[in-house]
Amino acid sequence: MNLSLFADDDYAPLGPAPLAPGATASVLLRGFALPYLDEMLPALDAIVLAAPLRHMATPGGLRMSVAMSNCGALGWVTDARGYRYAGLDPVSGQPWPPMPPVFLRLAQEVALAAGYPGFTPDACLVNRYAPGARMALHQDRDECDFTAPIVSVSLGLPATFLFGGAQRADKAARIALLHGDVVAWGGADRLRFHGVAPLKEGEHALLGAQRINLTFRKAA
Ligand code: MD6
Ligand code: FE
Repeated sequence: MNLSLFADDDYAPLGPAPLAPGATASVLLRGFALPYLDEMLPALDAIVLAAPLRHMATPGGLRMSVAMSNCGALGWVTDARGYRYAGLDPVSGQPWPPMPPVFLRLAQEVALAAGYPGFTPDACLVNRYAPGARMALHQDRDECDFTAPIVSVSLGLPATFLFGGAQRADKAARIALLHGDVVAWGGADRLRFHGVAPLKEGEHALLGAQRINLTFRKAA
């Protein structure tokens, strides 16, 4: 008889937990961002004031349902010319707002806790999902250095994160991401397909009828 309280692989106590079975280089940190939010939310307001959220177009000409902005030295953009990182906001012609120190601190604390010391993100993509918005399965492969992890912070309404495998057709795990949850992945999982299911209607006490996702990357 097995008397261990912790024998079940699916049991997720406090602290880092694998994002999905077999995804050993991916970590879910429930609520890790919560202590940072008093400082982060005003900084986020200032970012989207300077670089407003906008619906970009895919290279194929489709309007994305997720509205996006960036902060940091580089920002992720998409248009008819393709997906890439750019130092200037194409809407304003100005540099993206700098990455607030509290954003950098959170990303680095997460990376350390997830087993990726020395993470120095130069880009933070801000994604806003209104109810119905979704992100199709994709790989993050516009960065120069796949040895650096990606750190992803979820705020506001809950979402169902889809975490697949190395092939688009691989079955994806479904993980609920709640306000303050953080995901980090890299290493062998860095190029896994992933996405977000259509956001359900709802009202979040702090953020209203939306989900905000921040992803920190080392783009250059
Ligand atoms: C999102 N996230 O959660 C979309 N990519 O809104 C991503 O596409 C993503 O969360 C790479 C690493 C973490 C992510
Ligand atoms: Fe992604």
